[in-house]
Amino acid sequence: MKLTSVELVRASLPLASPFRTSFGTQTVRQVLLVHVTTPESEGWAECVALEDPLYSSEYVDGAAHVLRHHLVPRLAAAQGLTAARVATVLHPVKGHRMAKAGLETAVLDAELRAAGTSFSTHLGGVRDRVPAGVSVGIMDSVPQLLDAVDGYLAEGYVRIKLKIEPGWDYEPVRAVRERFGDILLQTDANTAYTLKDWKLLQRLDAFDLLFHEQPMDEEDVRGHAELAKLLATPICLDESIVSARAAADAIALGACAVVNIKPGRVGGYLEARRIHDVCVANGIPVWCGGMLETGVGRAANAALAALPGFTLPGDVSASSRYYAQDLTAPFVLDDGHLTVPTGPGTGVEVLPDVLASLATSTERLL
Ligand code: SMG
Ligand code: MG
Repeated sequence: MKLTSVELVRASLPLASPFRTSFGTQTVRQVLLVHVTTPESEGWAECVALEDPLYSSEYVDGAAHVLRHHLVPRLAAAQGLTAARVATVLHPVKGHRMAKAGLETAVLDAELRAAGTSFSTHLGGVRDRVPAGVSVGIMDSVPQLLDAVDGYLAEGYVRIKLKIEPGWDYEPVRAVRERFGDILLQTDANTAYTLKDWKLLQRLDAFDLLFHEQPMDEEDVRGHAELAKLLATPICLDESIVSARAAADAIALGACAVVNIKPGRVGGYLEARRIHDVCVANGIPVWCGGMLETGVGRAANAALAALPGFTLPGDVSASSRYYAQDLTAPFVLDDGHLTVPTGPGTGVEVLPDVLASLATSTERLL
């Protein structure tokens, strides 16, 4: 395959409602799209880096910079390019997995569109629809949280994830469990606790949670193994799992019983599939995380979530949970599920008029 152009398109999408986590509040998503063309087809992908380096070290301006100065030039110079070779070509550049994932996914989309194959088929999907969970942010009050959860359950979401932090944990979790009974419920702390907080987290064992997601620092894998011994509630890792190797190590250490797979965090869908395979081989359930993606990223995530080891509902929610106007035809909830696209590549099209109205810049790199 030969790349004939690579473009970065930036767009600014207001979120349907503010989304507060332990590291800050998102009100607008600064989207970075990677658009490639080849003589046969074109490909689109969404780089999931957030505006600020607060979820992980990557951020959207940094991702654009490394794509412009390091990643795209290497790919442009490569001979005999295929999507499967992208990671090898980019390997000399350390880190920057979200930026690498954006580029690899755009190339994979172009390749699959040319071949007439869907992401789901290519990755090994076994389902035509995937169960949708929803991630619920930190709120100003418990009544406000209960209203939000009530609304999501009424829409049909099959699992609720509550963002927690010290001071917003026991009471909100207790209130949601008491009010809504036997729902699938889990937490996500985005690294807001330390091992010293173990007693506080142990109190949450009373609420029969599916797991706690990433309670402690990204690099504190051994700490998570210690915490796991102290809690009845399983630990799921998100930020710590940056590769299949990291997943294998965390599992061997006993640091997690569940893994959140986000393709952006791990360098792309091909590495995401390897993590899935490592987890399946170790009997570890996985689920697909989310980074407030538009339909561009959501389509590929839905395909990944169709793999057999994805036995827990993902943060793969309907477009309306995020945006009044998505960049693609909206993903809608059908009986608590999203339909996995079946068309070539991601199976969705960027709506040109919508993108034109929301785009803030377009930069041609090749
Ligand atoms: O896409 O539904 C979504 C967001 C899910 O909570 C979510 N993502 O740590 O898992 C996580 C966070 C990271 C992004 S928060 C802005
Ligand atoms: Mg998380």
